[in-house]
Amino acid sequence: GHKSCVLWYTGLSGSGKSTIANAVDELLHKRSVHTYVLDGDNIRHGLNGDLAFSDKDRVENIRRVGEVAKLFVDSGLIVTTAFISPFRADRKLARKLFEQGEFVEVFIDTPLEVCEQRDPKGLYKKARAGKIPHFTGIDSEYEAPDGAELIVETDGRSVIDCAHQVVAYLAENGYL
Ligand code: GGZ
Repeated sequence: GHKSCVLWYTGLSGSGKSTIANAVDELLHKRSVHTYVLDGDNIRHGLNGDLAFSDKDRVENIRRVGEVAKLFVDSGLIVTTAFISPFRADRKLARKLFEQGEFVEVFIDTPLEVCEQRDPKGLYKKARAGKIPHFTGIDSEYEAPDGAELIVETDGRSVIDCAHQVVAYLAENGYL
């Protein structure tokens, strides 16, 4: 068995949230753990299709993600959320929805310079050119966590190495 929780990933665009989250998910599946991943693909296109990237819309995005994650945790899964979730106050509100130990904040700590260097979708380039307003790290704030359960530094490390760090945390803290 396992103890259900939410792995709440936070970090810049291009930091590696989704990639690492999916690698962790695969490792958990191999251990027969039931999981679900909430990310932009299944949330921002559907439930949150009415929201864009103003501060107000991001706040609402994260509020709804928190509520949905809570439903999944109540159903007994280990839930992953992979959103920038740039504002500390909103992550704090999400945390408050959960019982002690159910909310595991995972800071994917990749410096802006590295994210911008990676630029997998060319979004930083567009943002620098003024073609994407309010881009996180460029002209919209990212507030790094101060009390994250886990800090994953990705620069110079492999995805699988980072994923093992997350799984090790879960094993050492009684989730697995
Ligand atoms: C940041 C943006 C923006 C702006 C579109 N700012 O690298 P990606 O493409 O795949 O991840 C980013 C994603 C961020 O959505 P989230 O729901 O995670 O953001 S938040 O938690 O702040 O609500 C990026 C793309 O959407 N994207 N415009 N202006 N990222």
